[in-house]
Amino acid sequence: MEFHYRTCNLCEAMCGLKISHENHQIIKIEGDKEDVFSRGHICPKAFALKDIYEDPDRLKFPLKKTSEGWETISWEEAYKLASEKIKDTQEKYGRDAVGLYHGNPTIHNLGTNLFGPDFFKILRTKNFFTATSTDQLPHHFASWLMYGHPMLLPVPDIDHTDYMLIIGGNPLASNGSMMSVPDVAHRLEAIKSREGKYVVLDPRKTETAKHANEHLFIKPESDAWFLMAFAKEIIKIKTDCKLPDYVEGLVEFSKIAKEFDTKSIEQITGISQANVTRLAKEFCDAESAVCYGRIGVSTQQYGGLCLWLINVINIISGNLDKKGGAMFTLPAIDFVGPAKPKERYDRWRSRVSDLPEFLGELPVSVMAEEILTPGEGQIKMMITNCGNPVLSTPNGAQLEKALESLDFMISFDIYLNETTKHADLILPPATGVECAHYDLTFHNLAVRNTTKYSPPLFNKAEGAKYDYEIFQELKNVHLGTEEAIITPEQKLDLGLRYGPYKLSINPLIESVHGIDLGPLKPMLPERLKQNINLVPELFVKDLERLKSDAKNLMNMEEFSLIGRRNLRDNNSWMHNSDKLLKGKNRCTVWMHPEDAKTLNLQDNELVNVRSSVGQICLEVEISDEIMPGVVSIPHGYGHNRKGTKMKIAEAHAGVSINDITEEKRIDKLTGNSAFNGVRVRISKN
Ligand SMILES: Nc1nc2c(c(=O)[nH]1)N[C@H]1C(S)=C(S)[C@@H](COP(=O)(O)OP(=O)(O)OC[C@H]3O[C@@H](n4cnc5c(=O)[nH]c(N)nc54)[C@H](O)[C@@H]3O)O[C@H]1N2
Ligand SMILES: Nc1nc2c(c(=O)[nH]1)N[C@H]1C(S)=C(S)[C@@H](COP(=O)(O)OP(=O)(O)OC[C@H]3O[C@@H](n4cnc5c(=O)[nH]c(N)nc54)[C@H](O)[C@@H]3O)O[C@H]1N2
Ligand code: SF4
Ligand SMILES: [Mo]
Repeated sequence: MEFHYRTCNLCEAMCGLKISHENHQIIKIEGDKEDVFSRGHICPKAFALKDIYEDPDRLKFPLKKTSEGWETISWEEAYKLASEKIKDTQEKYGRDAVGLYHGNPTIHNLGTNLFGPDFFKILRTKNFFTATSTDQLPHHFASWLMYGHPMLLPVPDIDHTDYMLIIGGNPLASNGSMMSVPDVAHRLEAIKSREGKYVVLDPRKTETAKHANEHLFIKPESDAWFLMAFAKEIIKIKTDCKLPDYVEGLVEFSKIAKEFDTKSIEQITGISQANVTRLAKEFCDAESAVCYGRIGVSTQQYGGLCLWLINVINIISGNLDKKGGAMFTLPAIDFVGPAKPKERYDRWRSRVSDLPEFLGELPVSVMAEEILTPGEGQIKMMITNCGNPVLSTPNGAQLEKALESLDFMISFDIYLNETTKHADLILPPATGVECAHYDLTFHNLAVRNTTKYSPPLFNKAEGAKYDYEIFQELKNVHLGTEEAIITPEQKLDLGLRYGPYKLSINPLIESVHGIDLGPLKPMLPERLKQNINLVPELFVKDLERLKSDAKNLMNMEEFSLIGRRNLRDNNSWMHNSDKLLKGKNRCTVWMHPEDAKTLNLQDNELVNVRSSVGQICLEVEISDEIMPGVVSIPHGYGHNRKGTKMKIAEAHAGVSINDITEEKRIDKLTGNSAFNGVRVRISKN
C-alpha cells in the first residue's frame, strides 16, 4: 500500500487528502490530518474522486458527431477540425461569431486555468461568457469600484472574529465560497467557544443557521434594504467614527444612509427595526466583527448593491483590514499585487439587449439571444469549456434550443451531458487524480495564507491528454506555430519566484502537506489600487432602482423561489457517482406547512411549479425550515434529456430549476443572473 497526499479540487475549501492506493487502485480516501490548512477535514464528495477516476462514462478521447452517432477520432484530426471551423466561422461572419462559455471547473483545474486563456484570447471574440455572471460577479464589481481591483476581495478572518454576520451563505453545505475555509463547522463553533457569536440571515433555516447563535428569516432579495438599515444604525452608534485617510466618502455615505427611508423595513425584509438596531449594536460592541454574504446576496436583482453595502459595513464599523474582521490575503502566487488599475466596465455592449461587459465578459443571460437573434455579429459557433450552461444558466430550455441552432459547437469536457450533447466535437482532458493541482484562485480567497502543490497520483489513460497539452497543441495548430509545450509546474515556478514569498516549485513538491504562510495580516493601504471609495457613483445611482422596486418586494402573492445546495451535490456534474446519489430523492421543492395547507398539499405529492418561462413537475417536501411564501429547489438536476451518457445521473434525473428561472431577470447594474426570488405559481399535478 502506498500513500499519496493531494488537495481536493472539487470545491473551494482546498482540503488535504490522504489517498491509500495499490496497483493503480484507490483503496481509501481520508482527510490529511497533517495538511497545514485543512487539518484533516474532508467531505463526502472527496470519495467521489475515485468514482470520477474509474467512471466508465468519462470521456478520454476526442469525439466527433456524425450522422451515425459519435465517432472517436485522433487528437490531430480533432485539432484540425476545431481550428478549421473557428477560422471558417470567423472569416465568414466576423470574430464575434464564435462565442465562448467557461464554467466553474475552469478555475479548479490547474492546466485549464493556466493555459486556457492563452488559447481563447487569440479568438478575440467579444461574445465571452462565464459562470461568474451566474455567481460572484457582484463581489468583483464592488471590489473593483471600491478598492481598484476585482480580485481585492476581503475574506472573513473567521479564526479570530468575535462576531460573524452571514447573509445568504450556507457554508455547512457549500464548504464556503469566496472564503476558502475547510472544516468550517469547527471554525464557526470556535467563535461560540470564545464567547463570540454568529448570526445567519436566510429565507431558510439552513444547516449553518441551525448551529448559529441566532437565525432570522429574511425575505428573498430584500437584503440591500436590511444592509442599508444596518449601516444607518452603525453610523448612529459610531458618531465619532474616524477612518484612515485612505478611506473617502464617509460624509457622503452618512448623508445617503440618513436620507434613505427604511420605515417599512419589517414589511420589506421580514426583520423588525428593533432587531436591526440590536444586531447593529452587537456588531459594533464586538471586539472584532465581520459581515459576509454569498450566493443569497449576489445572485439576485440587487447583488451589486448588497456587496457594496457589505463592504461599507465592514469599513465604517472599523473592521476592514483588522484581525477578526474582513481581511485581504497575500497568496504565494499573487496576480493582484503587480496589477495596474484599468477600465473594466462597459467597454462594449451586448448586441441584442445592449448590456455592458464587465471584466471582458457579457452576462450569460444574453448568451441564448445572441445565438438566436439573426443579424451582424450573431453567434454561429459556440465553444464551451468546463461548463454545463443548459443546467446552470437561467432559462436553460431556451439555451438548449439555441445550441441546437448553431453551425458548429466544440466542448472541452469530460462528460457527454446536457450541454456537450449539442456539440459537434468534444475534447476531453484528463482530470482529478490524474492531474497536478494548485489552487491559483482559492489561495487568494483563503482564511489563512498557505500554499500547496499536488502532483498527479496516477498516469492518465494511454493516448489521453492533459488540458495544458490540448490548449497548447491546439494553439500551435491554429496559428501554424511549433512552440514547445510547457508544463504547469514551469509556469507555477515562475509565479512562485516572482511572488511575495520568493518561493519556487521544489520546496512545494517536497512539502506534501503544504506550507503555512501564517494568518492573514493587515495590508492597507499598500495593497489597494486606489483610495477606498465608500460612494461609487454607480452604486449610489442604483439605489433609486432599489427604492422604486420596494412594492414588488412587499408583494408576496406568488411564491418566491430560491435555490438549495446539498453537501453531496456539486452543481450539475457530480451526479454520476452512486456514493453521492444514493438515499432519498433530493430534487424536491420545499414548502412551509402553512402554504402546503392553503394549497391542500401532502408531503411528497407531485406539484407543478410554473414561472413566466416554463414549468417543472417534482415532489413537494413540507418543512418549517423554509420561510412562508418562499419555496426552494436545488440546481444541477434535470438529467432527463435524451442523448447524454451518464448512466447513474440519468437514473436520478430530477428536474432542472433553470427550466423555470428567467434569463431576463438580472441585476441591472452588474448583469448577474437573479436566480433568487423568481415568482412562481404552484399547483397539484
Ligand atoms: N438556479 C441556480 N442556478 C445556478 C446556481 C444556483 O445557485 N441556482 N449556481 C450557479 C453557480 S454558483 C455556478 S458556479 C454555476 C456552475 O455552472 P457550470 O460551470 O456551467 O456548471 P457545472 O455543473 O459546474 O458544470 C461543470 C462542467 O465541467 C465539466 N468538467 C468537470 N471537470 C472537468 C475537467 O476537469 N475538465 C473539463 N474540461 N471539464 C470538466 C463537467 O462535466 C460539466 O460539464 O451554476 C450556476 N447556476
Ligand atoms: N455541496 C456543494 N458545495 C458547493 C456547491 C454545490 O453545488 N454543492 N457549489 C459551489 C459553488 S459553485 C458555489 S458558488 C458555492 C456557493 O456557496 P453558498 O453561497 O454558501 O451556497 P448556498 O448553499 O447556495 O447558500 C446560499 C444561501 O442563500 C440563501 N438565499 C437564497 N436567496 C436569498 C436571498 O435573497 N437573501 C438571503 N439573505 N439569502 C438567500 C439560500 O437559502 C442559501 O442558504 O458553493 C460551492 N460549494
Ligand atoms: S469540502 Fe470541498 S475540498 Fe473539501 S473534501 Fe469536500 S469537496 Fe473536497
Ligand atoms: Mo459558483
